[in-house]
Amino acid sequence: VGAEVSKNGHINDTFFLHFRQEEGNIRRYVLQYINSNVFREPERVMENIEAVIKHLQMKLLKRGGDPSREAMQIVNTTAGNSFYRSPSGEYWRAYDFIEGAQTYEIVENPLHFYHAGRAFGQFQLLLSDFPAHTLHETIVRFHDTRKRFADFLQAVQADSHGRVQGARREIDFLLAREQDTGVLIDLIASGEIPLRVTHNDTKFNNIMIDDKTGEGICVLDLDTVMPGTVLYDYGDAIRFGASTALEDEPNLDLVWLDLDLFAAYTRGYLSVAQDFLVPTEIKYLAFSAKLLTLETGLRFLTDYLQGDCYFKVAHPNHNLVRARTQLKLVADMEAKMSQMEAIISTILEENSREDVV
Ligand code: GN1
Ligand code: MG
Repeated sequence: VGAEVSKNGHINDTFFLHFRQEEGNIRRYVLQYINSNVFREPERVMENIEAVIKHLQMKLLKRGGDPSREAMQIVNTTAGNSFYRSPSGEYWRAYDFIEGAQTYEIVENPLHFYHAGRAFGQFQLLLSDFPAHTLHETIVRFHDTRKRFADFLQAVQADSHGRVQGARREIDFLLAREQDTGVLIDLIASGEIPLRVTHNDTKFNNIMIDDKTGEGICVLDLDTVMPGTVLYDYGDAIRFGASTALEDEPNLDLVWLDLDLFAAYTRGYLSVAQDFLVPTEIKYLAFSAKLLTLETGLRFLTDYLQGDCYFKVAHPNHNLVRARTQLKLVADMEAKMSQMEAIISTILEENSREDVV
């Protein structure tokens, strides 16, 4: 009986469909068009998602949770598939809409962000015994920041859209930070940071916040669930949620890292994750926030230089504007690095004192 287009997401197209049921109630569904330019093998994406959801539901049932609200539910096609491939090769999928909860584009209430931290921690915990080797790599080397840097250099050299000149300052800012790009990748390669099943796209708008309790009830957008490091999830969540402004705020004076929001998420996340993190993971938490912000800035700027083929844009400078907010945040995080470290230490100490009591 009705439909809306979602404004959320830079990759897939999302619609909310309203159906009137026999009893007269309105039932909502989420319909998504999968961007197969980004996800080259949608079948594999859906295989991952089906397996991940099944695992989550099994674990939630075991601990007495409500799998219909705390995990996504795929609506199968009449043929019994988790997705529909149209004759022209378009991929579509549908999920139940979770009622009584919503997503936010910006953190309006620090408690929501605390709960998001808990929810993403829980998500990692619930998937800690998922057979990681069975997951497909839906986007190859997704968070390999060194590779992202190499792609960026190529885009600068090619200058295919004549945009290098107008982005000189941003390019120089990134060139000066090449050293940072290999840090986590190298720690994973050397085995100092364990590979775990991670979400890899932990934007605050990828979590449903319960209208009544403010808790993060369900993690959305499972397209990039793959082996990775928990630092990708933590860093990306801070990058997006602890910023004072939207990702495409043109006025950079409004963009900085809010340390209270940083603390709120960190407190929520560590209340769940402190028990399973190894010391090297803890050591790089603050750095990961900066690195994931740098990486996203690299990606936005690369896409801008290449003519906006990847992220959806609303105007020609959109990716440049997005890149600028990320670089502003990186600079602010560099200035606040010791404060971020101090907040993390304080929270860790508080938690271990509570454990003793
Ligand atoms: C994309 O699809 P969406 O909007 O949740 C992107 C993320 C970026 C994010 C930046 C598959 O996420 O990696 O961090 O935009 N997803 C993919 O806002 O590339
Ligand atoms: Mg998303």
